[in-house]
Amino acid sequence: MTLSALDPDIATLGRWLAGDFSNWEQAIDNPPLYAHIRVGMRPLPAFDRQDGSLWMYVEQAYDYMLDRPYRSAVLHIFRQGDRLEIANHRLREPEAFWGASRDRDRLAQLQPDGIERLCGCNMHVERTPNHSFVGTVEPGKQCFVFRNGKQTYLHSEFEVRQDLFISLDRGYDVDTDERVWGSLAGPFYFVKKTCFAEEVPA
Ligand code: CYC
Repeated sequence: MTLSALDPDIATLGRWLAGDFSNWEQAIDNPPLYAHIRVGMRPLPAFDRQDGSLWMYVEQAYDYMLDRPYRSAVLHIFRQGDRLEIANHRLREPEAFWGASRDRDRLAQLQPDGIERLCGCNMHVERTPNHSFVGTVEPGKQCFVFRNGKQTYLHSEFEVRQDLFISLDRGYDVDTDERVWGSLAGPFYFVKKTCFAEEVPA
C-alpha cells in the first residue's frame, strides 16, 4: 500500500511546526511578564495519512516542569479550499503521554481512538507572501475553556516561520467579554531549538 503524498503547503507548515521550541530569550528579557515555556510539536506516526493531511502531537510546559505539561493536544492539519485548517483534539489520557514530544517511541503508542475532537476550536490558516503561515481560531466564540472558575471562550492567533513560532492565546468571559486568562503583555516568541522536520513524511 502506498501512502498518498502530503499536500505541499501542509508539508511545509508541518515541517516548520515540528520541533522543540523555547521562549528563553523573551523570558530572560522580561522576567515578570514571560515565564520560560517550552512547546514540543511532532508528527504522529500511527495516524492515517491517506488524504494528504498531517497529524501532530503538541505539548506546552513550563521549562522547570517539562514532564508535567499544562496543555497537550493533537493537531490535524488538513486543506479546506484555499486555506488550511487545524482541528484541535484532546487526549483521553493526557498523563500517559506527558513528555512524549521528546520520546518518539512513546509517541508511536498514541492511537486514533485515544483522542477526541474539540468543537469550535479549529484554527483557520493562510500562507503569507513573507514565508510564514498565520492562523486564528474559527469565528463564533465557540472554543470554550473553563478556567479561573469561569466559562471563557478562546481567542488565539499564531504565526509560524521556518524557525519561529509566535502565539497568543487568551480567554474571555462568555457573558462580559472581559479577559480572564492569557498573556497580559502580548505574544510568546518561541524559537526552534531542536528540529523534527525530517520526521514529516515526504
Ligand atoms: C488553549 N490553545 C488553546 C486552545 C487552542 C490553542 C486551540 C483551546 C483548545 C484546547 O484547550 O486545547 C492554540 N491550537 C492553538 C494554536 C494552534 C492550534 C496556537 C496552532 C498550532 O492548533 N498558550 C500559549 C502560551 C500559553 C498558552 C504559551 C500562555 C497563555 O501559546 C496557554 N492555551 C493556553 C492555555 C489554554 C490554551 C492555558 C487552555 C487550556 C485549558 O485550560 O484547557
